[in-house]
Amino acid sequence: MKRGWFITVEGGEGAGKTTVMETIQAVLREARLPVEMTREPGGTPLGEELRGILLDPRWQGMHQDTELLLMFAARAEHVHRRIRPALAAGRWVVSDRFTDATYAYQGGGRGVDMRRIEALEDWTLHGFGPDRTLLLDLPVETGLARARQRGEPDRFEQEQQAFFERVRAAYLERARREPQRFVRIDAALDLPQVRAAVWRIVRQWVRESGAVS
Ligand code: Z5A
Repeated sequence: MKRGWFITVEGGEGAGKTTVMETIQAVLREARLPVEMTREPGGTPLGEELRGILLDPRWQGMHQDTELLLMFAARAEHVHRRIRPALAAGRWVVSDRFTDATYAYQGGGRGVDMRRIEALEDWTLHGFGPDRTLLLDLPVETGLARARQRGEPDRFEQEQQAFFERVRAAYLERARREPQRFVRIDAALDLPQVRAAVWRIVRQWVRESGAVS
């Protein structure tokens, strides 16, 4: 059986990941490909419990090592229990965030040494990673203004603008280093334009995968 593709969606606050996830799912369904939508942190019953802890503003003072280890604990569960079995069964898996978010938020945002993140990535994922990644990129102020229109901020949303500027810079640096995997989308454009760009890109990936002609 042909292995499915693993696609991830990344970006800062208010980038519009929710809309983009819906569009990707629609393209894959139109191509009659079996697809699982998931997210990080989370994606499994245990991972969702860890997500609750990670986003809870009560743990504002959580040590950055604790945060990093919890992210990878949730990810290990996600990859081994859900993502790899689904791909092996021929399904496509689309995740709202994955390891690039750890490099951006814990590495860029918090300033954790990137080599420590690489060591954990090697240890838990053994070289496993996304086939393709959409990076929704937009100026931090624009994203924060959108995000503020929602309800109570979670533990990450309470950070200052400088934190999110470092997150954005880390994402862009990763995209620059892996141009064959990343596609950057201008997420400051209006929603129909973003949707159209995503539609075009994902259709191209489906063709490239050989899943449909
Ligand atoms: N995190 C981490 O630190 N390390 C890790 O390894 C991982 C995660 C995996 C939870 O993630 C937090 O975990 C996250 C990083 C951290 N930090 N935060 N915050 P999350 O993905 O669940 O949280 P989020 O980034 O806040 O995602 P979100 O709430 O789902 O935001 P979004 O999907 O990017 O945005 P949206 O809800 O689709 O859109 C926001 C609003 O803007 C909404 O009203 C839209 O209608 C509007 N919008 C969206 N696009 C547009 C356009 N193009 N024009 C106009 N208006 C728009």
